[in-house]
Amino acid sequence: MSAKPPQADPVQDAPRVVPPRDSAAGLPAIGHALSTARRQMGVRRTALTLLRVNQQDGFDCPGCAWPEPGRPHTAEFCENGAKAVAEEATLRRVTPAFFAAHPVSELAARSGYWLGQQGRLTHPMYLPEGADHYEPVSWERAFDLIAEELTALGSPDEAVFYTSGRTGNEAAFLYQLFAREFGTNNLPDCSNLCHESSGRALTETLGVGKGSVLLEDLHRADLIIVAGQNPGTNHPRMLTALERAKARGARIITVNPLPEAGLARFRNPQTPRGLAGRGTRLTDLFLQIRLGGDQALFRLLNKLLLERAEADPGCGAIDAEFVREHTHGFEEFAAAARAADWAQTLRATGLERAGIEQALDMVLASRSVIVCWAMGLTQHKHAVPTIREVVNFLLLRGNIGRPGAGVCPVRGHSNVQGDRTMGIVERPPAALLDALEREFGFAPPRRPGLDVVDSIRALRDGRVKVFFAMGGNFVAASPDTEVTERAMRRARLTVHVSTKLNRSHCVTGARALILPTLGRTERDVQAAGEQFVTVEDSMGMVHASRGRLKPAGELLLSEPAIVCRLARRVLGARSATPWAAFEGDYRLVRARIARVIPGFEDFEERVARPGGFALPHAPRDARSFPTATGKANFTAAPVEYPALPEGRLLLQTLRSHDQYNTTIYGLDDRYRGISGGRRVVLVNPEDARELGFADGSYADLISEWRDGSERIAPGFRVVHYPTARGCAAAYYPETNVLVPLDATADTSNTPAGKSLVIRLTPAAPSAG
Ligand SMILES: Nc1nc2c(c(=O)[nH]1)N[C@H]1C(S)=C(S)[C@@H](COP(=O)(O)OP(=O)(O)OC[C@H]3O[C@@H](n4cnc5c(=O)[nH]c(N)nc54)[C@H](O)[C@@H]3O)O[C@H]1N2
Ligand SMILES: Nc1nc2c(c(=O)[nH]1)N[C@H]1C(S)=C(S)[C@@H](COP(=O)(O)OP(=O)(O)OC[C@H]3O[C@@H](n4cnc5c(=O)[nH]c(N)nc54)[C@H](O)[C@@H]3O)O[C@H]1N2
Ligand SMILES: [Mo]
Repeated sequence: MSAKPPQADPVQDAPRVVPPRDSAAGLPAIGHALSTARRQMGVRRTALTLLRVNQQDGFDCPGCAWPEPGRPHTAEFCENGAKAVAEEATLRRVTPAFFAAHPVSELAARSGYWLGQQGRLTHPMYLPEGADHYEPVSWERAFDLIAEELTALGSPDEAVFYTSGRTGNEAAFLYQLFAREFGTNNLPDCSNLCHESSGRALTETLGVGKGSVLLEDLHRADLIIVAGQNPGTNHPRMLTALERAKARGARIITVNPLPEAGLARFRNPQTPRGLAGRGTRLTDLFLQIRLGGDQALFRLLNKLLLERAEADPGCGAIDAEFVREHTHGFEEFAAAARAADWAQTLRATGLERAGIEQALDMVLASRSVIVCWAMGLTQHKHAVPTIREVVNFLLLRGNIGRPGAGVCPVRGHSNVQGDRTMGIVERPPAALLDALEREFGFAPPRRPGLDVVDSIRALRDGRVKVFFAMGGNFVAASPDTEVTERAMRRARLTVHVSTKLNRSHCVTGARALILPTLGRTERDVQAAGEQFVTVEDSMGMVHASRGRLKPAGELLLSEPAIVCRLARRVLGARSATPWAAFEGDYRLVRARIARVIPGFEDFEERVARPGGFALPHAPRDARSFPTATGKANFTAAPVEYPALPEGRLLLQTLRSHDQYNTTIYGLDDRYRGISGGRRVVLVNPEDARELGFADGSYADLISEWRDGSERIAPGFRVVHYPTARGCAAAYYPETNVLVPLDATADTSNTPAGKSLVIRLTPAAPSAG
């Protein structure tokens, strides 16, 4: 079996289009997963690896953060999980010979797809100032170089330490400890680009910035509302949970501008009916909402619930006892909700009155309701008040802290939630710093640090000179590509701890380092023997992950080892922390986590149990709300929704079925009927006709920002697609050039890449 990467690039982007599917998974999903896996790993390794995903003695799937159903359990098959594993367990290698053959100037002209397809990084590599080739470097010299740049800084705040959410708990805990002993809270992470809006809204209203449901709750809910999420592609195993809920009589409302195939019908590849039959219909009511209309929708539903309760206090439209006992701010909220009006809501949402009334009836008929959401709610200017309105909606009927009910922000990266729990946060709570100070005997910095967007501003303005990334692909994932790339090039030193080659290795500071690391699938042997790491899923379950494959190269170090060696070299005698011992035995790290992070008491013992353990969640466990008021807070923000000027469209930037964030697996988006190319823009046929764009014509996308600036992404094939009126969609990261750095969500500062005002201009096809 060939493990050769494709040679051609730029890949000719020639999208072909057929009508979108109306169901997800089934037999084709297995076929697609296996053929990707075989291309990357060969037959034997494919079998060995895929059997180990999410097993009790195996590794945690590096795909999404959806929880595993009770373990031990046979592998729950998931096409995109298999692709994520294959991407990491590939037999292709990027060696020093590769870098000798390909100068950085050439790599910078390659597509992200091509870069990722070259294989696993095997050697620490160094790009000296003024050079055009990375050269191999010893680990020792690499740490010397970093120490040299870090010690030369005028202040520790001139360095930033980014994290992407695949990093396990042990490495994350060590990394934040190192950054703080070094003297900064500059710990931006991919959460800043992702669920930060959820964290903000939930902390303010419920006191805990995480979801309040467990998998069992989904199984027993009466009504599940899935708003702004595409689980068929991004959390495929969630479809199994939705199917189970339906089998027990639950109903599902989908709120989305796009009719996503996975939510329409699911053909479970685990069951004969799913493989051969038509599968299960999931969505009972589809509300095809306009981009950014969700706050208005939930506000109106809240008004209608209040009206029902007022007309007939005994009818149970609201849970008056819960509201009285457990909440704060009801009167102010109720006044704002009563002011909601139909005309404004229909304008904001683009929905029909009948659909909203039907949704209301379904809510009234349901005792236990869960709302699930992802990037469709978090990446808007008014994302935080939108999610707070969802909380208002759940609080009204007491849908927090009882079985089958609650908030379910569905997380992205497999350990993004755990990294936050471990203290990767640029605005740390005082309690965390106090605990670190007590445990490690140093004075942690108390100044707030920089998030992602503020890090880019600081790099742009020369206030940050060293950029260090624990995973991820910062320049491609961040907004305003040109601004971000210029900012990165101003750094003195950029360092990436990575498994695979990506764009961030090609757009560097004056000097750059690539530090190759072990992936989830690989065996991690240290002084005390074979190690495992731990992760936390989207529902606050913590469990072990143990890789079994031989590492991709002999020189790879684990993430914890890299942090420990870096800390020893940079901090030297300044630090009393036993870094060398931590590197040799992760149990010692877990013992410290147990003493510093609440909920991790007896960590080592509890994580050894099958399935791990659930972290405490006061609102879920005891209807106790650790907020400023000591109650769950109703809030009352003005209703906002994006304005749509004449002749313009609202663009959302989203994922295809064949990518993992900036990692492109292939050029197809099967469920949406697109293949062979990624430069497509999905536009409602009536809008397209009004704007004069036939299906198959080409357009440049031009985003318009409030300061009068414009940004252009050239050469997109126009696809007539059944999206909501006035709305368009195109893939990220290609469209990140269109997202202004200043276009962020209020208070969470998350780039608002789901409602950009754009216009189309006629264009020729581009080569990609
Ligand atoms: N295979 C795969 N899995 C992944 C990822 C991946 O790239 N590939 N990424 C991971 C990560 S980090 C994350 S954060 C998650 C992302 O998971 P998702 O949030 O599902 O990802 P997106 O593709 O951004 O999809 C956004 C969805 O919200 C809808 N939407 C957009 N705007 C609005 C709106 O204003 N209102 C409503 N109601 N809906 C809207 C879109 O039509 C789309 O269905 O997935 C994780 N899992
Ligand atoms: N326009 C627009 N922009 C977006 C989004 C959007 O919807 N629209 N979504 C945002 C979201 S939700 C997110 S989470 C971010 C994602 O931002 P990031 O997390 O920064 O990006 P990824 O593409 O997931 O990172 C992929 C790289 O991680 C490295 N990697 C993979 N596994 C490992 C590992 O185990 N260890 C280490 N050290 N490295 C590893 C590989 O080198 C790979 O190239 O993008 C955001 N950007
Ligand atoms: Mo994410």
